[in-house]
Amino acid sequence: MSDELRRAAEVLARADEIALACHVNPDPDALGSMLGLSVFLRSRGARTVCSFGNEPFEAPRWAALLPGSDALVEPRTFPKRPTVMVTCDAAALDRLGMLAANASRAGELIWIDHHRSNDGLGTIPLIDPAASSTAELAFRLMLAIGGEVPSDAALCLYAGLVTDTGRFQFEAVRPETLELAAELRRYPFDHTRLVQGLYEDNSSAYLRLLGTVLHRLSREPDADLVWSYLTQADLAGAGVHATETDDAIDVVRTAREADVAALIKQQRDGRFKVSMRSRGDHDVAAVASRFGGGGHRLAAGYTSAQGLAETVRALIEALRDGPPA
Ligand SMILES: [Mn+2]
Repeated sequence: MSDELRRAAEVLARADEIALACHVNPDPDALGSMLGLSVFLRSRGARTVCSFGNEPFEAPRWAALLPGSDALVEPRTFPKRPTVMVTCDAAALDRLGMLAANASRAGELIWIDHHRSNDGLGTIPLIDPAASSTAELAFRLMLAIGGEVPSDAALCLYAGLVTDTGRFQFEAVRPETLELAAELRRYPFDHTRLVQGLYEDNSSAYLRLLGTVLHRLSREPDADLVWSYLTQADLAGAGVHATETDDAIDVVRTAREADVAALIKQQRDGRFKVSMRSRGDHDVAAVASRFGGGGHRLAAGYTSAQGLAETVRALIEALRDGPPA
């Protein structure tokens, strides 16, 4: 057990009140790790609050699948100076959005993350880039604290594990990852319903919008890239919320003609967010960091300061110039 893990376990084992946060626009790993830890800590008698720094504060649709969401509070009612605070899956302080200030004022700040670009935050950094998911680290922490893990907590962690490993297909999947999956499957939650809710819950309006994304697919053979885009006007016209399009990149990436897939989505503020996936020949985290973003070697992203055409041109250039991983 690492020294950080032991210290984090000691702090959480004796804390009466714990404030937990995860990154803005949470994915199931962020929300699942946070709610799973909250359920576990409450089962030991602690009081917890959970939040993420989005305004307006809207939980994604699939969040209803995760137990423990009664701990969720709006970021503005989150403790201003928490004695003990835990963050889940945030690669940088600004990923906490409006809760970054609360984290800066926390007495003890346990920072749980697995992003390679994270070089150590918090008073107790629990950061392991080799971990498949933050859920994996959260489970390690529960084992270090000891006691029974409630089934509801296991479900939350399983949601994070399944999604952050791409249903166990990404390169970060190690024997230990599958052992953890086996361990979590011993609990009596309905994993089929959970995964249906995570992966097979599209609206017809979204599927038609996905048709637009696929229709626009472009190939840039020089840059080993396929890409497409979505604007705010596309979303408004289709009546689709931006969070519904989170998995569209997973369809674009199946194009066999290129190593790198990118989906460029216009944000509410008009800027373009670039999500990239690599099949293995390119380090897209290195590409993203050239534009102020980050992520993992095979999955990374950034927000462009330029318009769509310039964003695409700069991306093509970066991929052409950059040495393959
Ligand atoms: Mn994660």
